[in-house]
Amino acid sequence: MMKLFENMLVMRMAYWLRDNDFRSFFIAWKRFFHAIKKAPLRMRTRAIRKLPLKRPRMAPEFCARHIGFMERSVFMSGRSDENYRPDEAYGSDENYRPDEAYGSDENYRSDEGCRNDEYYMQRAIALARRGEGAVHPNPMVGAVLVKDGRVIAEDYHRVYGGFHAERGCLLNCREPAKGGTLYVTLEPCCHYGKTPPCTDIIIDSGVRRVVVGTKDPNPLVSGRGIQILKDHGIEVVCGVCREECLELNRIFFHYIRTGMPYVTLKYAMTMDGKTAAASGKSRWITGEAARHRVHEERGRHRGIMVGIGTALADDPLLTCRLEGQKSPVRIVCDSALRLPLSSKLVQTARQTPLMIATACTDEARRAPYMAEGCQLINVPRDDGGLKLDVLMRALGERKIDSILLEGGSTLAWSALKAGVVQRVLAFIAPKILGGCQAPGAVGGPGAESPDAAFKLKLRHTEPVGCDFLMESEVISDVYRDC
Ligand code: AOF
Ligand code: ZN
Repeated sequence: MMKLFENMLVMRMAYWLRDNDFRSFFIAWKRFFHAIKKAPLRMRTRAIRKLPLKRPRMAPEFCARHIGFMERSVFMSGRSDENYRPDEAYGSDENYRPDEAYGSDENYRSDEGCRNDEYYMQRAIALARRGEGAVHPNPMVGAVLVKDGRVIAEDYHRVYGGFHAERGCLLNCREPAKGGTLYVTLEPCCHYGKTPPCTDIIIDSGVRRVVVGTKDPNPLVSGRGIQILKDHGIEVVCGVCREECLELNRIFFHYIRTGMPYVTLKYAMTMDGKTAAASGKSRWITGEAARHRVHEERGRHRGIMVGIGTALADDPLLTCRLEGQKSPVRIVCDSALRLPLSSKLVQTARQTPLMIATACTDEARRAPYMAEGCQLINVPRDDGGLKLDVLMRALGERKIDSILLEGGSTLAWSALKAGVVQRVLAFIAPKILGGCQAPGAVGGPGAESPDAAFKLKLRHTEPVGCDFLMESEVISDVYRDC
């Protein structure tokens, strides 16, 4: 009997240790000694049975009803309900500890009185960011469940095709969610996609209030998720930390609304606006820190694009050279198909995908590129270049939701003119090159007068090593009504 008693205890303790939940572990020990001291063996066994397991707290039927098709296979493959842990299902974030998610502001955390809707939404935003790089082209979403002033569960969308944040959070719950408030950075979905509607699990869980960061512009949701929750008597508050939630998913919002990638135009220039000397030499305008930052940006984007002029002049590789970072798909705008077959881009097409956007339809000229593993995209001509809106749509169809446009100046102008640029990253070196013939960051015919200039909204400035970064948004209303 004593052996059984010990085994039960050890099993339960193991859960907390595995989760690094030392607090629960020590509380359990305290209760255990209390039980040992005071109770007869029969009672001691019962006392230990009552010790709560960290997770899951949801009834098995609840879990079974709300686990999607993909997750069900994991769930059914010999894994008992008791042993189910969302962390294991994905295995993607070993270091995930719910409490660390918002550990940056100690004073804020220690003051219970400050814990309002904004506080919990900020926590959900911090969680959502953990999905960066793993969930695209879907959104980064975080969810926090609060009951009686305590966070009782939280989760985030971890991997493309996996649990949505709300579902992960509710299945992760340590106690019944009934009567609680769910904070979620994006309106809960109400459609069957890779998982069933999140509105179903929320309604079933008995949550009393749902606080939403922004509406979901996905036409399959678009306000209906909120309406369904309201129709079931759940109080819904929308727009808490709205600006931050919009910023969090600016790529998703743009992509889902337009079907085109979110394009960031990036260039490095001197203080007099030159990207190379009159001789054409451009290595290097900015210092090492700025160049490292560019590689980080490459790692964050799904595509990196240059014009044929840059490809011919620099023979670049366009890969991300940071350890552990995946290189984006490389795209060259080459209307007349002039890219040399011997270029580094073509020669590495089998290791890092290369797409060539071209108006050339001559099969004999296209074939050698395809033989080297390049993908060719047919795009009609426009003013000597390519119709960039057509190209962007074609890239969107290939699930490329973000592009870093790295020049040159002709393509930069054409992209701005075509209205396909959303953000501009300008690295500015404290140098002056001078020279009337030295190229600038944006070429083309240019605007006729200052009034006709492209208007940007400054979002962020930052020194990067010995250089300076200015980040601006091209003014557009594309996702302002979320
Ligand atoms: C997510 N994660 O946490 C939430 C999403 O492709 P599916 O079936 O996973 O559905 C994706 C859509 O679900 C997405 O476009 C968005 O509208 C909605 N919410 N998506 O990937 C989440 N909450
Ligand atoms: Zn959902």
